[in-house]
Amino acid sequence: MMHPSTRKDFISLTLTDPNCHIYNNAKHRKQSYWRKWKQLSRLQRSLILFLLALTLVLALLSYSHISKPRTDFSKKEDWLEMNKDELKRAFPDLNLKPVVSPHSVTDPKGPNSHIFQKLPINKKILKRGPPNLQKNVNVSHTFVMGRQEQVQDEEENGEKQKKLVSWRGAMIEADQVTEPPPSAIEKVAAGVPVPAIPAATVPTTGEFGGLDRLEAVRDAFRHAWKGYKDYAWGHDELKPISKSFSEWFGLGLTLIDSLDTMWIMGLKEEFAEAKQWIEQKLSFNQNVDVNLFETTIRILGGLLSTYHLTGDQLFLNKAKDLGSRLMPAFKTPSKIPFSDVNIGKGTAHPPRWTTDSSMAEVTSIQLEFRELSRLTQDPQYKEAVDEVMRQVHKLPGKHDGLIPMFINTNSGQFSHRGIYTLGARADSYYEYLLKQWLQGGKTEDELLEDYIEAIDGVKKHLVRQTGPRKLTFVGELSHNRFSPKMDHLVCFLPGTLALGAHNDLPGDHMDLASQLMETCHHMYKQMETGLSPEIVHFNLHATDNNDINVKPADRHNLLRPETVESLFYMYRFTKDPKYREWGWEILQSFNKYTKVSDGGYTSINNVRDPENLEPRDKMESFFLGETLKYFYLLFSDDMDLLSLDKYVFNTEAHPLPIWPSPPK
Ligand code: DMJ
Repeated sequence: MMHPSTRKDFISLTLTDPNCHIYNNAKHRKQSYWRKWKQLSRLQRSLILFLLALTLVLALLSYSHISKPRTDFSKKEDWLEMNKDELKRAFPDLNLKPVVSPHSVTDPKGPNSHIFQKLPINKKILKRGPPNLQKNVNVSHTFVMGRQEQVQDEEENGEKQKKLVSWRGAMIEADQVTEPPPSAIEKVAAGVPVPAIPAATVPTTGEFGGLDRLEAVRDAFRHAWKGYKDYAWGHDELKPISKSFSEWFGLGLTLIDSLDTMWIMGLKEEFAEAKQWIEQKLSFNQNVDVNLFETTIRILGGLLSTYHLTGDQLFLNKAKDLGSRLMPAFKTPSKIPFSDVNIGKGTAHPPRWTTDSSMAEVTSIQLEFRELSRLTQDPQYKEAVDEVMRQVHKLPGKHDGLIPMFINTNSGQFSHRGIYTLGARADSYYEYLLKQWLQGGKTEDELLEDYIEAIDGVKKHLVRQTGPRKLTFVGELSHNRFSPKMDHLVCFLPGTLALGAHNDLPGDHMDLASQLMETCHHMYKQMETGLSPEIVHFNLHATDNNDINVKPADRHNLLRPETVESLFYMYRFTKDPKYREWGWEILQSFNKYTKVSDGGYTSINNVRDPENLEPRDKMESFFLGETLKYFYLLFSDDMDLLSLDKYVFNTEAHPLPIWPSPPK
């Protein structure tokens, strides 16, 4: 039992002169502290002083870190914010507090500060242009509202919405670093109306202005290129509405992603100008963090394929330089690469909130690194990426060949198991199993085994049919519960299945390919604009007429290629003209709803309302690198143009040769 007299403060008070003022008591205390300090040994005193100094230095350091303007506003932080719901699903235990600190959002000096200006919610802007674009349009949330307002707006709508959902497209939205001319945001903030997409310049039905379809694709490319050249030359991406640009890595992403498309289309002048920029301006010796996967598929892949098409050593030299700068990513305890590399400093790191990498990212860089080794006779690239595949092949935790979405770079084990998808974060793992096997001359049996097993797993766990029209689709499995959700990204699968069937894999792969192709076509056809949304939910019940439902947050279209890609494969292998017709309809819809009159094409936020498209003011590099290339190949009668028996296309549509002799 505690006795009051043992309390120190009680004792000290009773021993004090009752007439004495409380300050005197404090003075006594100070004196006694001083006495105690003097009684300490010199060593003890030095130790205490050292600890105090250390604390002070640490406090100062952390203060300056917090208050420093964020010059590297992390894409991944923004990605986390944007994909909060998806992440919650993937990591049920994760505490998803906003990572973006108020400092970084509001700091007026930060390079991205314009993105986060506080603007009124649901701000309306009077748009000009053709009838479908003349309405008062809700300005795209992506470039008008700051993050906090966005959340508020979405909650007001009573919808649990994703933040721009998309994985490899939209995540980069908030990282835009726009320089003059003024962006849409700046104009909106200044009260200047931002023009909507001005009139589309092509007919919407029937013949394409008397031109044949190949010429129509070339026209589309020239138009996209014009916008890039006029307003974004040498930068990563065009912002066609605000006639400006955005940077992701600062490496001329669109220009490099487009090189082989121009070569294939015979656009010589455009190609020559781009080559000159690469010769004179492109340097990888930059202190910049790049995403290993995106840089590999878009830039390394683009340089390697252009080298093959042209035979020009410039492109191989650049590819070598970049490849060697990406290698630090593989220096992890498990040899499973980190997601990010600083190509100037030679350092690599995972995202800030985790030591995981996504499965698609670590298993879809192999075609490019293996080819780099073959061309340079330097085995280090191939060894690094083959090691990843070896580990994944042996790894416990697959579900009948289906893989979880993440892998830990320390332990080399799958993490956050329980969700199986053919969409974001897993998609190109399946694609590259087959394509590596083809690239290596069909000699690497483990790759084929994993591919066949995975497709069996897809059929067993993920394939279903809709109630109304019996459309076949690939859903997702989340902790043993089936979800009828399908990303547009999954529309790569019909093409990959057809490629496998063409190479003597089971015939029912081709049946599934045809059925899924039909479904991907419906994802366009059933929308009011004729353009697919980013994500759909299929209806399993026969009672309803609708096969496809689209949530408000999933209505965007980023000019993605996957359906056109699959149409190209399906046409090459079957020659069924319906695939060309379907592709032609899609091209016309792109021209009608996403073409910007002064140059470029823009992603849109709303494929369900032709009167209210909500342009996102962004042309993704893959629109030129992939989408337009696959349109061109779909409409070309020259079956030897990049024969599928001689080339494998990487996941960014850059063709790489099938090796003449098996790997050693
Ligand atoms: C491209 O970068 C690649 O096709 C990737 O595999 C998926 N995402 C985009 C296109 O949608």
